[in-house]
Amino acid sequence: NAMLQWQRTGFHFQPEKNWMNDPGPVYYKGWYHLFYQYNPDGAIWGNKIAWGHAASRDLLRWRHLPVAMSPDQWYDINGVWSGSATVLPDGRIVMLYTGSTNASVQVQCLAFPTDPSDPLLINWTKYENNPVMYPPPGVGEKDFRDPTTAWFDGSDDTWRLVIGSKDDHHAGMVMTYKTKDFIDYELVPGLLHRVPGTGMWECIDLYPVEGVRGIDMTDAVAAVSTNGADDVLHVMKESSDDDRHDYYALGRYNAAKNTWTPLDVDADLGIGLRYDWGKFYASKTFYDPAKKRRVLWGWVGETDSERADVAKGWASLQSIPRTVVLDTKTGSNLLQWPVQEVETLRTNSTDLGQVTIDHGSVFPLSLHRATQLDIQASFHIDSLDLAAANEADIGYNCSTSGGAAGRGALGPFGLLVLADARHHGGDAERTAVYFYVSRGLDGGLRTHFCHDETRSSRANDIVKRVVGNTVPVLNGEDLSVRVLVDHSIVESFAMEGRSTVTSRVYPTEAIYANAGVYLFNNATGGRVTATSLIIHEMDSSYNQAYMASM
Ligand code: DQQ
Repeated sequence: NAMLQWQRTGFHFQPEKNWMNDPGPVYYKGWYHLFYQYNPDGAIWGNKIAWGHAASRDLLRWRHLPVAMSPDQWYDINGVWSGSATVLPDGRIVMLYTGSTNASVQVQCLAFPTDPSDPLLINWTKYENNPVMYPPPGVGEKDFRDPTTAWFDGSDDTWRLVIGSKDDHHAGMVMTYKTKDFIDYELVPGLLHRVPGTGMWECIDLYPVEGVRGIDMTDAVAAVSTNGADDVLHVMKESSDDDRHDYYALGRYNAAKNTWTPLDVDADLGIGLRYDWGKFYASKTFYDPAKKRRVLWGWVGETDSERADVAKGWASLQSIPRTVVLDTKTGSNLLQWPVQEVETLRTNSTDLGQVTIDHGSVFPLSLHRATQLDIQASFHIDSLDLAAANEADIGYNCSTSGGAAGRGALGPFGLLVLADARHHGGDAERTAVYFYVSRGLDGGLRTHFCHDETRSSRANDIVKRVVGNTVPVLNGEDLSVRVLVDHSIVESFAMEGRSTVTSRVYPTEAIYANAGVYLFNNATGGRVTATSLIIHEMDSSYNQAYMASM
């Protein structure tokens, strides 16, 4: 069926077929590896989850490799679940993962590459005396999973790693373990962090951020203990099983005291910032020593029906790999940005210059092909009109304020993508990517960045929402957004990546040559100028003669 076929992406990672969930990235001997939760038997999650595997030189063009580990031992027979790689100083790699045992107990297991000289890491050997960690006393046997990458702590010459859980008061929590050899582990007394009411914390990630350069966790811990420098911030991230969102917070990590303290207790982990306001879960970063950067991958699931997934034979994508740095301008959030390699896929670029969009108008953009795009847009609101944002907008909320159809003094305005190129009226298919400026209770302006999925498809077996949140905008900054469009995914990075929103969309008519892009301004008054607008058509990473280049 051509419509289902069209949903496969051109430059986002997906296996050739079947179900995928959580990513597990690592860099080894010149190759970026992506391990991922995989069901070899079909397009739905099941109790026989294995580790799928692919490798790439550039994070875009992938070589699909055999399943790395399957559930074939008593300690992982119900699933080889998520885990993390650690690269030791001598270059060896150790893998820790969660096994779901024959009694569905969650235990941590160890594995090694069978042939460490193989840069493709094709074969894996499970440690003969697995498992290496059981749920400690007081921790539920089904609440103990997803070990992080380990880091070395020179103060007592141990490797440390953390594992998420919840306690019997429904608080999310993080436990620290230490080990000298990855075989014997000791639970470090106390909890690294805990937030009441947030439920099970899956797929914890903990990593340092400083300026634009990435930094390895081991190096950061060493720097802090030699300089006593307490200026390296550590991001902690958890995936809340309760609401299926990835939350992060900036904080300070103290290895000696085994504490991580958020900078802002009101935006603590699980209640404050999210990596992405759309569909994005169970994400994980890795440190890329080749380009000295930290790269984030996130699992982008489907929002269509299981029936549709079975019909198309696959389910889920991975997000575009994103570079993560601290936003030094605000000091209070991260910046996420597509890795620079993505720009190598840009082909036809159209610079539309300045376009002014009057209130209540829609402006079609003429493109050859609008199913794979990288759009960069900046918008400026006439300063006189800023005075127009009035109290009526107080309490604006992307999810509940009427989406792209709800009109206010200073919004919504932005782009319609995967929009029916033949007409834009009434019920034509489109996904709105937009800003909305409102006034907060304190009188100051608030900028919201949202995706409206409610008109994205005529199909009715799909979850369609309006998603997004406020995004920081500093004095004098235009409102900017970069939007990646790739068949069934729209992935947006607002204000240089201060906020991101990812949507899965399933148009039935706005496909192939009927897919278009429009600018729109649905505000009740005033004008918005797109001060710059560049649209790149994107090559498919899969169509390129990759095998030949190895
Ligand atoms: N997925 C894995 C678990 C993890 C969850 C199982 C998060 O290890 O907690 O497929 O999506």
